[in-house]
Amino acid sequence: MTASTSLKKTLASQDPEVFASIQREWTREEDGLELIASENYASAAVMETQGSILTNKYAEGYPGKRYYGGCEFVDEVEALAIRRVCQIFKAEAANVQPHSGSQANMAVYMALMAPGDTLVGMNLSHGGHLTHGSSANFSGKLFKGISYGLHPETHRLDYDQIRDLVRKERPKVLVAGASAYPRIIDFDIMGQIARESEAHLVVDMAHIAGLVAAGLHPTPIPHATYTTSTTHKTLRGPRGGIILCSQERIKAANSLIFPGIQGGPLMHIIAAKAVAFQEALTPQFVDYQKQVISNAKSLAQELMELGFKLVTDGTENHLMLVDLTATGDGSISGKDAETWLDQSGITVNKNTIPNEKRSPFVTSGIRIGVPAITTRGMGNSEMKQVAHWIHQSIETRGDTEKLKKIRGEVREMCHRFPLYST
Ligand code: DSN
Repeated sequence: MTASTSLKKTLASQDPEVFASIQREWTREEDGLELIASENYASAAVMETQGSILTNKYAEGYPGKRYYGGCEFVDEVEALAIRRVCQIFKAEAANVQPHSGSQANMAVYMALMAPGDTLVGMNLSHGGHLTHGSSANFSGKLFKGISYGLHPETHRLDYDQIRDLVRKERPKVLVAGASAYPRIIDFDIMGQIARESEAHLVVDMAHIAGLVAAGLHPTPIPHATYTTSTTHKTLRGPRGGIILCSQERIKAANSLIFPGIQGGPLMHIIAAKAVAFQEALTPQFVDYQKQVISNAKSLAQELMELGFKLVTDGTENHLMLVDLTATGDGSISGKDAETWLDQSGITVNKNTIPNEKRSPFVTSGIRIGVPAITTRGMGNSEMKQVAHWIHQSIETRGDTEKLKKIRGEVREMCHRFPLYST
C-alpha cells in the first residue's frame, strides 16, 4: 500500500464524527438535484489533488521568487496553472493564488483605487454581488459603492442608464458581472462606457467562466483592465479565485494578492486549479458547456409552459430566475419554495427579483441553475421531469406526504446518474 492510499483510510477510524458528516453530505449530493446555480461537482482528479500532500507546503511569493526553500515542485504546478488558464481565456497573464472570488476582487480594486474612490457595480438585489459595491461588504466600505439596476420593464441591463450613471459619478472602476442574471452581458459596451469616462472596467465572470472558456459567452478579456473569476462554478474546478489581465497589469495584481491581502498560497488548491484548467481545454468540456446552455433552455421552457413566470422570460446562460409573484395569488415566497423543494430533494436558493418587495431573507423568487445536474449527465428529457417536480413541489404548498413522494422519485432518478463512478 502506498502512502497516499493508506492516508485515505485513516479518517473513518481517527475521526468518525467528521467522517460521518462527510458521508451524509455525500448521500445528500448523490440523492438530490443540486440546482444552486453557483455549484458544480469537481472531478475526482480535482478532489484528489485538493487532498494531496501539497497542502503542507508554504510558498509565499510566486514561481521562481519564493520566501521559502523547497518550492521547486509547487513552482511547477503554479506555472502550469498559470499557463493553462492563460491558454483557456487567451489572456496574457494570470494570478492563480486568490483564495476566493472575493479576494480576487479585493486585490484588483486595491490595484486600481484608493480608499474613498468610487466604484459602480450592479445592484445586489437586481442580481449583482456583495463585492460589487454593497454597503455590507468591504467593497462598499472601503470604496464609495454606487449601483446600477436593471431596466424596470425588460429586467435586462440598461446600457444607456449605466452610461449616464458612469458619466455622472465618474468612478475609477466600473464592474460588470452578476450572480443572478440570465442573459448575455455585453462586455464590449461596458468597456466603451468605462473608457468614455476614464474608468477601468473590471469584469467578475465567476458565474459564466465555464461558458466563456468554451466560447459560448462573449469574452470580457479584451475589454477589461482586470477579469476575475471563481474556479468552482461553471468552470468546475476547486473552490478558489483567479485574476486575468495584460502583462502590464499583472505586477500590481500580484503584489496586491501577496503581500497585499493574502499570506501563503494554497498550493494543493492551485494544483487542483491546474488539473481543472486542463479539463477545461478538452473538447468534452465544450460539449458539457453546450449541454449546460441547452439544459437551461429546456428547463426554462418547461417551467414557463407549466405557468411559471421567469425574469426576462427565459435564459441565455446556465441559470434562470423564477418570479413567484406571478404564481397563484403571489403569496408564495422564495423562502417557502426553497423549503418545500428542499423536502423534495431539490436544492435551490431563494433570490430577490427585480423590484423586490420582500426582505433578502424571504424574497419573491428562486434562482435555478443546471451546471451540477448537467455534470452528472442529465439531459434535455430529464430537464422536463425536473420542471414537473418543481411545479408539483410548489403546488403541494408544503404538504409533507406529497413532498416525501416526490423525494422518492427524485432519488430514484438521481441514482441513474451517479456522481462519481470510482
Ligand atoms: N455565492 C455565490 C453565488 O451563489 O452566486 C456568489 O459568490
